[in-house]
Amino acid sequence: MNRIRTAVIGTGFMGRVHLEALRRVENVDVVEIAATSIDKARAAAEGFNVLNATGDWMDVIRDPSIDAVHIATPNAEHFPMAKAAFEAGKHVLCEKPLAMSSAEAQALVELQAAKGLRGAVGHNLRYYPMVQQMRRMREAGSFGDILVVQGTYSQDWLLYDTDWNWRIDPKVGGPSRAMADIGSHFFDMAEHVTGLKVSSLCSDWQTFWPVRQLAKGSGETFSARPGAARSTVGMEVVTEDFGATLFHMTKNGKDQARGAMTASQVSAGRKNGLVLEIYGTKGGASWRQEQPNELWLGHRDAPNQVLLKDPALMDAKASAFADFPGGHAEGYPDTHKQLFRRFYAAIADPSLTPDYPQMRDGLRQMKILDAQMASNTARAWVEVPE
Ligand code: NAI
Ligand code: SOE
Repeated sequence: MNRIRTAVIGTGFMGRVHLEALRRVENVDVVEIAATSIDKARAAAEGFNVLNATGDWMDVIRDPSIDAVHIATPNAEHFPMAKAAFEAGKHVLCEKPLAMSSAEAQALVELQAAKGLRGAVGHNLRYYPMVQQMRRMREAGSFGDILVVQGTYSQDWLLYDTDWNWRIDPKVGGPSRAMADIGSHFFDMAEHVTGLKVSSLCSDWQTFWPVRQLAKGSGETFSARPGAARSTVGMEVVTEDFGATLFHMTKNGKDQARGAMTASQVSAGRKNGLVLEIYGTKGGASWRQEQPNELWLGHRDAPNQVLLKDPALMDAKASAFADFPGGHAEGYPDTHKQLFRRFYAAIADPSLTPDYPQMRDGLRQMKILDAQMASNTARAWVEVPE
């Protein structure tokens, strides 16, 4: 087997998740880690037994022996890093949101196509086994024609005005926060599972804390500790804490379903409360990230059911996403492994049709996000382009 040489840029929450998941992919060697300082990069490289470390991500780009790059840095860095990697002939796996704007995302889609390289975006959450089960049951017609799509992605880690993270700063995180950061996972999953496209929407956003207290020190994702005393400085906030979106969905351009979703980073008690519910003419299904190994099935004329993840009992195509027998839970880290495995299989075999969220899926989310921003500003319904 030809082994693929890859590098990871960023050693925060996601950098470490990528490094762990990459160890579970058979045909890949991580050969370099890039961080903001050589000391940080060396510490991660020692921990993950990676030979090379650098404090300058351009070292990765300049190394012709590196085939692929994982970009696990804050959003503003995605575009320059992905662009440089494609230009240097490297395959790219970039975290979501793909870029800071649709124009940047479009440029990446075009560059990838021109270079004939593989490109993936980190919408890993669609690869929970029971999300795939819902998708395959929908394809088999178990729910009939989908009428209603609803759900949320709710968190509480930015509830207090003393909570801070780079996602709050539009120069680093982009013009949207809750919707770009977590609402994008909901819409990616909703389109992937239903096979429908969001065609128009009406969105209403709220910034509950127009000023937040920035702690002098760390602001790493999910790093706040209750009650920790911190010295702070007041910072103006323009990105949204909460958004609610009504939407229409089409099938092959024909109007079909209605939907409603919320994205919140201020919902006390909800940690990563992603919920997707679909209801059709024959039945419904509901899945929750916080209980990912269960899929609720709703019936009008029979008792409802809860399916437990068990590859032996699942749809055959969905069970390809479940690597452990029934009773052994699979969770968040496994979704990354499933995505990476498919990405590297496609790099190893250029004849394979990509079977993972691609750059164009990242662009799709940017277009849905643009429409939501425009709708919230205009206080009106907005069309979402294809
Ligand atoms: P984080 O703040 O925990 O880590 C970001 C890391 O990037 C930090 O260690 C920082 O020092 C490093 N970094 C910044 N600029 C850099 C540069 N020029 N060179 C090298 N390293 C640099 O942030 P987190 O949560 O890891 O998020 C990173 C990205 O991953 C974001 O785009 C986020 O949206 C995405 N994400 C995706 C998730 C998923 O489930 N798909 C989950 C969490 C984050
Ligand atoms: C923070 O809101 C975050 O880490 C997001 O950036 C991820 O995409 C989500 O999966 C978990 O929460």
